This record gives sequence, structure tokens and C-alpha cells, in this order.
Amino acid sequence: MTIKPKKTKKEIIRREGLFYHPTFVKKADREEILSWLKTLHPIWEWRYSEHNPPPPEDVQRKLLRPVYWLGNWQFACLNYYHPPKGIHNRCIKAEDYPPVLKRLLKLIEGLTKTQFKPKDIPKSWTLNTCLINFYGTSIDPITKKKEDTARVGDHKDFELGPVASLSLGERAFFQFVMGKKSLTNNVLFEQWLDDSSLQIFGGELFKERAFHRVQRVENKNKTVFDLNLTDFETRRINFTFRYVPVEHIIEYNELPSELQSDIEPYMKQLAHNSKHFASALIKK
Ligand SMILES: O=C(O)CCC(=O)C(=O)O
Repeated sequence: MTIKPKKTKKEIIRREGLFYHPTFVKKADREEILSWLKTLHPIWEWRYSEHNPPPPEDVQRKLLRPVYWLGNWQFACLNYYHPPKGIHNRCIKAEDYPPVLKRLLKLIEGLTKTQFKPKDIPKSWTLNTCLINFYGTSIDPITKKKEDTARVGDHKDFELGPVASLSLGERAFFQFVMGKKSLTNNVLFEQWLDDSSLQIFGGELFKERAFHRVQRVENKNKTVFDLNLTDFETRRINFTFRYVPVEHIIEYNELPSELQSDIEPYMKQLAHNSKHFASALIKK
């Protein structure tokens, strides 16, 4: 059965395994996040690499959007963190959170502990990893043709425990779906994620069994964030905070050499604007 929220009303949602606050990020914090975002230089990653080529059912492809990671970087070509088996050589130490995110995270972690069942929160759980996704429109540098790539297909976040997500910018249409993509009417729950909202999901249904996806991002307000991204118009920024046990986070120089060589171009690109990545390369 599909459970649908009321159409456009901005309201707090509390269900087992799902919490949503439409106006969680206050104006001053939003501004602080946006000015800090201007110091970042997000990158475009490829899904595969020389030592991790595409499997038969896939092809080499650029991700649909630029990204930045904090806490640890899960490079796409290292296949992301995927317990129980895919836990080694996937999470590379990255920069820490800025003060504004540290402050918000304290609140979010506290809120999660009040809204989620203890059985759904692993021991030592802390939201120590963050993926920042930049959603928008790519512009071909030569033809200037625009392509809207503001969506994410069905997937699960495999990190253990609840995941928290902050959204800035245009609204995103977000769905939790059950089972195979071909099934019709497989939507478990759908909602709009508003500017400045917080969504937390976890537990057996929303996190372990359901897939989630972003079907589209509105362009009602014609938002274009001023960021260090060329040939891309960002209209939504999403932060997903997750938990990776510290023992699974390694330094770049601890990676096997063939994997170091696969991610070296990204490390060098990041090092242009980040002391953290510059020094990780020197330690090599
Ligand atoms: O942009 C969003 O709201 C969701 C992002 C997401 O699904 C992910 O980072 O895994």
C-alpha cells in the first residue's frame, strides 16, 4: 500500500524509521553553510577506473553530478562502502566538517536518538561521513546545450544505522520504493524535500528494505547557487550524513598502489584547493 503525505503542506513527519522537519536549518545557519560552500571545489568522478573496470552490464560513465565528501571520501571507482563485505579500501580520510555543520550534527544525532529505536542505532554510531551532492543542469562548454541531470536512481545507502539528509535550494521529489524498478505501484512513501529541510531515515523498512530515489528537482525559483563549478548550474544541494566505523577509514597512502593510482587524478585535483588532500599526497 502506498502511504502518501498531504500534497504541499510543510509539516513535520514522524513515522517509525522516518523523520522529516521542513524548516530545520535556520536562516543564519543556511547563510553560513552557503558561504562555506563557496570555499569548496567539487569534482566530477567517473564510476569506474583502470583497476576497477565496468562489469558486463555497465559502461564507463561520469556521475550525473559533481560531489564533495567530508569525513571520508568514498570514491565511486572504489565502489563505495558496502558492508558486510565491501568495507576495505573504500573510505579515504577527508576533511572535517565546518563549525556550522558540527553544530547542526549535534542536534541531528540527539534528535535521531529520540526518534529512532535503540535497535536501529548501531553501537558507536555517529554521523562521521557526509556526501554533498550538487543537483542541476550541465552546460556543454562548446555547444552551450543544457542538460538537466537533477535526479538519482533507485539505490540504498549501505552504511549502518540512520542516515540524515539536509537539503538547500529547489524542492526535490523523493520516493522510497520497494523491489524491482519494473514493478508498477512500488512506491512506499513519497514527499517533497524542501529548502532547509532535514530528513532522517533508518530501520528495517525505510533503510534496509526500501530503495530511495530523487525523481526530479523543481526549478520554480530559478535558483542558481554561486559556487566553484564551471559549466554547471546548481539549483539544489543535498548533504547526506552517514556512519562509517573509524577502523574502515584509511589514509590515501594505506591503499594498495593500483588503487592509489586510480584515484590519484582526483586527489591531485582536490589538492589544488585543499591542504588536507595536498598533505595526503605528500605522505605518499
Ligand atoms: O538528494 C537527496 O535527497 C538524496 C541523495 C541520496 O540518495 C544519496 O546521497 O544517497
